[in-house]
Amino acid sequence: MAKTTRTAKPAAGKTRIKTVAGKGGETHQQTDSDDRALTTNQGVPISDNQNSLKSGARGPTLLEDFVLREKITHFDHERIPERIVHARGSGAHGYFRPYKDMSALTRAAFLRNPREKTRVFVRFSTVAGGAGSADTVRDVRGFAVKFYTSEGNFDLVGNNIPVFFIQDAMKFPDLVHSVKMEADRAFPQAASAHDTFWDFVSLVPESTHMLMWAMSDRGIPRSYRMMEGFGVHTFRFVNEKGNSTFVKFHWRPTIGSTSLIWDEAVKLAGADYDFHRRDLWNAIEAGDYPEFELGIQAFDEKTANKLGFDVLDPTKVIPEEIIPLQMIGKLVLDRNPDNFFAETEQVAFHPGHVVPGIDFTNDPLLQGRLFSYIDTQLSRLGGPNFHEIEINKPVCPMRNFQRDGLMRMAVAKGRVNYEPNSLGADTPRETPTGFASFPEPSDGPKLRQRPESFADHYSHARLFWLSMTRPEQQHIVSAFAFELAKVETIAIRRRVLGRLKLVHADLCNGVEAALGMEGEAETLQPAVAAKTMKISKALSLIAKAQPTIKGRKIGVLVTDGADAKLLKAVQDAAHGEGAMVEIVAPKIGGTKLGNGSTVVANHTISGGPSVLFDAVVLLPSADGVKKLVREAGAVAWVHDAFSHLKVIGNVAAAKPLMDKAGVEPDDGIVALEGAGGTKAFIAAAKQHRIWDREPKLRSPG
Ligand code: HDD
Repeated sequence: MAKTTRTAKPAAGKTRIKTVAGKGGETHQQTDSDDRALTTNQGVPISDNQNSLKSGARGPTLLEDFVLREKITHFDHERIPERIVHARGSGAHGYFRPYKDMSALTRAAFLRNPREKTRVFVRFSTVAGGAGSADTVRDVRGFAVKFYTSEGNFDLVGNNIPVFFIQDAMKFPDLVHSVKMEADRAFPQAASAHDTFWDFVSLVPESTHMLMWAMSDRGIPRSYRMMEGFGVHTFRFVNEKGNSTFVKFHWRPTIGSTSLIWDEAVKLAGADYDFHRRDLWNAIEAGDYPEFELGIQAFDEKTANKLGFDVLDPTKVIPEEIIPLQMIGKLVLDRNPDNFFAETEQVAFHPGHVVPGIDFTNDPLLQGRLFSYIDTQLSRLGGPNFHEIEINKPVCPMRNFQRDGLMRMAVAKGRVNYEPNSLGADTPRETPTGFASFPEPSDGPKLRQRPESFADHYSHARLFWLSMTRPEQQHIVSAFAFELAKVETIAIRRRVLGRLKLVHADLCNGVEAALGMEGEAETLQPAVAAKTMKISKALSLIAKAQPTIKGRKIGVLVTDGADAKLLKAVQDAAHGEGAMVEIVAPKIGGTKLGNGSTVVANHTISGGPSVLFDAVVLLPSADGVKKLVREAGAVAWVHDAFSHLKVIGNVAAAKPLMDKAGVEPDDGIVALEGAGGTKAFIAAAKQHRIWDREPKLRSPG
């Protein structure tokens, strides 16, 4: 590159001096190779990226400075409108592979060949909060998957909860307005615990079932890698012969589903705002790829008619005990995005993106969604050509006569931009094997009406309640009590209690007691009273939890003089089971272990509170513990681990710290020293939480 004369980066307050690139103490490093030259968007090489163009060193900036103007203008427009819901999200690339040929049920190409991988992009999200809100709030989580199939993109735009708050898309804007921060004051952010939300849902009884799920542990998942996903609506599979089968889609993480404890979720929102985003990113970077099995409940119309509820109603689940899940394939997330904005932010999902072999039903919520998603992309992504953005492009050929519009990238050739035509021999044509809607008969009066078969709002809520284990029921009671305690309007609290009474007396009594509002539930008349259904164990996370620590994180608290052999034993045992281990120490720079070796910490005690971990190990030396007992942060570290029901591996030297933190012996307090100590710790940690400890530490409320 030719020698250029430029203005050097000045030190603050110093006179700006002209100097030659590459010379002088204050010049900044500039590449001298052409292919790395910094350029404007027009490709013009930039010689100075530090100083705007001025009239005199201390003079005004000149309007002429096209380099400055281009840079600032682009910056000014860096943000696009955030999603009206699901604004906060994290994405990952991966692939999907079916277990077997599903052609008996569907002609979808990506479900036919078990040797063929289909690329996917997944975006997990919270619903209510803004793009910068905390990850661990109580909320529904979005679970949206884009399959780049050989026959076009298929988007399965689901949630981590299998039902929805409303039965008809007509109510969606009202629901979202009520849950978002209140219109006049702009708070609370990312929280349903406020008057407008509970006002709305208490007046809309169809929301009762979903409220049960949202107030359960499902509303505070431990990780995006450890939560289930659901397509929610009943969809159709359609095979080559044109036969239709109803399907419900389910995602199941292979490392099991587990949740946070509410107090942990609250503290995590301070300790690590990005807890779920970081967890997903780090797991993929570490090669610990999140995996989800795709399951379906497949059933015909005759079976649907015998269920006793309407499969078009998105507030109902089909218990797996009635129609079992069959696992049909696996999704593996093996690559983080290269650029958050280009991929995670610009990805545009749409339930209407289906491929031949997959079709809709008349679920009125789904039907409304089929309009909303494309429409929202028009304002979010600025025009009708968002399918040309790299992350949204199909991987199969895409040709049609749609033309022009804002941000058109493709250069369509020739004069023929219409069909039929006789002027373009090789222009696209309809194909008989293309997508054809299932010809479901439909002929009825035009009306605005909810079917009678949608009227039972309590049986499934009761089924959910009765299918929970004791700790899960306690958590639901606590969550309702927490949220209603934030509701200032007493009449709204009473109305919600009235709904809960229609679900189950125990639930209502529990929440009333926790609030200190015994007997205050409003008396409400259900359109259809709750029926007691057969309990579904599959609805409970705790009842079906598998003993594992795969994918979980263990925090080890060390001090100078800590037992190096024991540390290594814990690390080896944990890694052997697929868990991660992180070291927490008083100083980040290094801790000198008992054998003279140094271990570098991942966190200091204040920067790595025990809420970040699934299980903890206390490995101080006898000397080290003397300092820790005088540190409030260290005592809180241990106390939190105990009160969050974690398994605590420990050495005898840790006793003073545990005593000060109020740790009492139980199955989860495991001595590491002596034969089999590490093994016993891992076995205990596989339980994840010591549920028996909970009633001793907190009562609902
Ligand atoms: Fe929705 C985004 C899931 C009902 C309108 N929705 C959005 C996302 C997920 C869902 C996961 C985020 C996609 C992403 O990561 O970009 N939505 C659901 C589920 C529903 C549901 C499982 C019920 C079963 N949604 C629903 C209704 C409407 C919408 C009834 C409107 C009538 N949803 C939208 C939207 C969003 C959206 C406004 C915001 C951003 C976007 O679409 O791309 O159009």
